[in-house]
Amino acid sequence: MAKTKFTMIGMTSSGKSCYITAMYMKMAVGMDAFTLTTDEDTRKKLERDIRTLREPIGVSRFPSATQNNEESIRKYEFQLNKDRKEIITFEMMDYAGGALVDYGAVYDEVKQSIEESTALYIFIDGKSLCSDDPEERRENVYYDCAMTITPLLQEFANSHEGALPPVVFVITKSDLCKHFVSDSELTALVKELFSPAFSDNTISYMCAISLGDDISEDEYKGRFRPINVHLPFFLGCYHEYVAQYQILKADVEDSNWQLEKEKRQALNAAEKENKKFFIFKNDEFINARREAAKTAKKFIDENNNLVDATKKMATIFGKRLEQESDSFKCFKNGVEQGEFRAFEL
Ligand SMILES: Nc1nc2c(ncn2[C@@H]2O[C@H](COP(=O)(O)OP(=O)(O)O)[C@@H](O)[C@H]2O)c(=O)[nH]1
Ligand SMILES: [Mg+2]
Repeated sequence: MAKTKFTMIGMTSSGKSCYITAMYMKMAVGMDAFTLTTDEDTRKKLERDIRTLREPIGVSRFPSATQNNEESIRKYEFQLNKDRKEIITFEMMDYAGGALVDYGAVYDEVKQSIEESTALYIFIDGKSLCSDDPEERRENVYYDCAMTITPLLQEFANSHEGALPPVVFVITKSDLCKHFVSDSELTALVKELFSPAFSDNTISYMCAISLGDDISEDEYKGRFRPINVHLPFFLGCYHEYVAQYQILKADVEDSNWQLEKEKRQALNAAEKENKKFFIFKNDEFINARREAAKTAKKFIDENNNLVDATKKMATIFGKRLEQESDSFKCFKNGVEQGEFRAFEL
């Protein structure tokens, strides 16, 4: 199946590396019969990081900060499998958040990755929201994140006739910030500071995640128990399948139309030949035409199966997200939806 990209956009320390680790942890063993696999070296690294995250040893449990240099880009290639079959391969790039402000080579790579992405994840550092003063909360998100990221969104939209891929706002460290900010304040803040993602013809989401509700307790000796980390990923997969379905359906309609025509012509030719008086009849020709019709039919069936399989995947992800709709917010054209509803396909 096609390779796709999900891009995380986030400043230093916003929680990107921890997110990849926790998401892998949750998905590796399986969820709804989905499992996530990766190459052996990456798996070893992630497993090591997960073990360390589980240790109640204070802040040294977290993966060390990603250095900002050209070698610092780490491309994770994951395969999502269902029922023991690989269904989708996707790439997620981790990099030092500092790259977004120095406009160097890594910055160019991030921009390129954004170009090729099915979904964008904007990481908002929950720590920015940990202040008793609402004005300060707003300023923190503004300077720590929006000031750099919103222009990137706008630039992307400008070069794509106003279009943006679905954007998922990932609010990290919800264990910390939930004590400071309400749902409604957060929604208003994100809508104000990232307005391109809430304009006409956009779909966006907001999801608060955490490595554990009490992970920071007793100087970060609390339990590692990730919350909601699969949701941004499932949203990306859902949109990937919806997009694939829409493209495939259009392609298949064209191609099947042509194949149906070929099939009809082949059968007609065979039929016509078959009506001839037997001494003039060319059996080889008839068989060849009937074979051609069979082949066309086989291609039509294969096309239809592919469309059905893609639709089935979109439906599975859509249903799962509908069930968990309480745990994230969905916006269409900037308007908050009461709940997530999968598209009618
Ligand atoms: N309380 C809390 N702290 C977190 C959480 N996730 C990350 N952190 C902290 O944020 C720091 C930066 O996270 P990291 O994933 O390295 O950020 P990155 O620079 O965007 O990759 C970590 O070292 C942790 O101290 C979380 O869910 N809860
Ligand atoms: Mg990092």
